[in-house]
Parts: sequence; structure tokens; C-alpha cells
Amino acid sequence: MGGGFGKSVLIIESNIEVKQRDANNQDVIKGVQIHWLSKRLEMYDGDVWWVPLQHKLPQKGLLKMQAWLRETHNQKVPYDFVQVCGASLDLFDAFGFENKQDFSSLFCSELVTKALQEAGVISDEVNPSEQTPQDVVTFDCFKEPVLLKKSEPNEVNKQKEEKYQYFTGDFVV
Ligand SMILES: [Ca+2]
Ligand SMILES: [Ca+2]
Repeated sequence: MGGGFGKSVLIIESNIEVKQRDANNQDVIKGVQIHWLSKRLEMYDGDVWWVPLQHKLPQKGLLKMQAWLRETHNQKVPYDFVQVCGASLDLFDAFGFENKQDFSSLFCSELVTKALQEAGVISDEVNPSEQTPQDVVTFDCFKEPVLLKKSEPNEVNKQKEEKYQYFTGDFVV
């Protein structure tokens, strides 16, 4: 990565930030977006963590995962404002209120979990529509998170505790 971190790395994520154009210089939607990692790091002012995989993805799984991610991007899958709430609210899950698997819209950690299932490193028994970022970073396929970029110590950032927001919501393709 000689010329700066992530200059040649594309990421696909589900995000509600629409200020910046994507890697193809197109306007983005509140939902699945494609970005150059280097540019994404510049536009995000919170702490950025990288969660490395324990093992390289198997080639077949990697291709399957990339195809699925590109498909969600091509289909302009919107952000899932409903299921993101249900995933973190587990109080009533035991009474049948758990999110049903539904990929017609995707929130950040739902996209990552489904992508890892496509790659074949997460069991199909895991329900992606119920996974929070905190759930995702503790998956067995990942190593300990590594801090990539520290936020500037300004007032806004002091109030933010977004340690796991990115690199759980994003996926390298
Ligand atoms: Ca839930
Ligand atoms: Ca969903």
C-alpha cells in the first residue's frame, strides 16, 4: 500500500452519509455505497478501526462474496432503518419479535454478516438481520480490532463514541 493506506482498495458499505460522491464519482444513496478506502478515511472524522480476518478468505468464497456485494450496490439496496433498531433491541426477541432475515434493505452490520456468509466463513444459522456491530467484531473469523486512524480531539469527536462504526459496516472488495 505504498502510496498511502487504501489508495487502491474499494469498500462496499451501507451508510446514511450522502455528502460525498462514490468511487465512480456518482451521487450516493442512503444505503449501499462503494468508495475508495483512502477517501472514506479522509471523510470520516471519528476513530477508525480495522478488524482483520483470522485467515484469508477461500478464493471461491471471496468471489461469491464480491459478486453479492456488487449486486447489492448495483441494485441500490437502501439502508435498513427499521431492522437496525430491532437488531439492537433484544428485549422482546424471545416473544417472537426478532428480525426476520430480509436483505431487501441492509444496515451496516447486516451487510457485513451476510457478506461473510456468502464467503462461507460464518454459519448460515446466524441471522444477519439481528447482528449489531458489537456482535460482528466478536465473530470467530476475526482477530482483535486494530486502530487505523485516531479522530482529531475536537469537541464534536469527544462526544462521539463511535469506536466500531466503520470497518464493521464496511467491507473490502
Ligand atoms: Ca433484536
Ligand atoms: Ca434488512
